[in-house]
Amino acid sequence: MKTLAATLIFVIVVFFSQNVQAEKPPEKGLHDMHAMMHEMDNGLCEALQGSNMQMLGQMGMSEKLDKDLMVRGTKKINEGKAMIQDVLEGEAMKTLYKEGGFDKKVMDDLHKLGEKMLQVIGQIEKLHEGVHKQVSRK
Ligand SMILES: [Cu+2]
Repeated sequence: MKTLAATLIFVIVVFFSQNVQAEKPPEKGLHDMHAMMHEMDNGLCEALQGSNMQMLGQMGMSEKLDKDLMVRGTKKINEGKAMIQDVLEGEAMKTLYKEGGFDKKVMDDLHKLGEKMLQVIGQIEKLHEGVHKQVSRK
């Protein structure tokens, strides 16, 4: 009887652990967060490139090129910022929360990192506030 009970319990445990694995592989959450972090990195790089372009344009060395640099630079900053915001609040994130299967500490760190990235972008936007006036003036 004991052997039968032990066998039954073993079978149930194996059955359920396989079921859990079939529903969501443990690597899925980590993979998704890794992909999100990659996108956030790209967003920050794009925004910083845009900031460089704005700065170059603000030097006022070449009228036509200056305006293009400032307009495109502003566009890149906005796109980079939107990319990070979309990762933090977008569909993929909502889906991951629904699916579960991710490390909460890593997720919290990912959000903290994203907020810091947005703060950096906020700073570079402040740094080049004058760009909008310069672009509309020319
Ligand atoms: Cu999240």
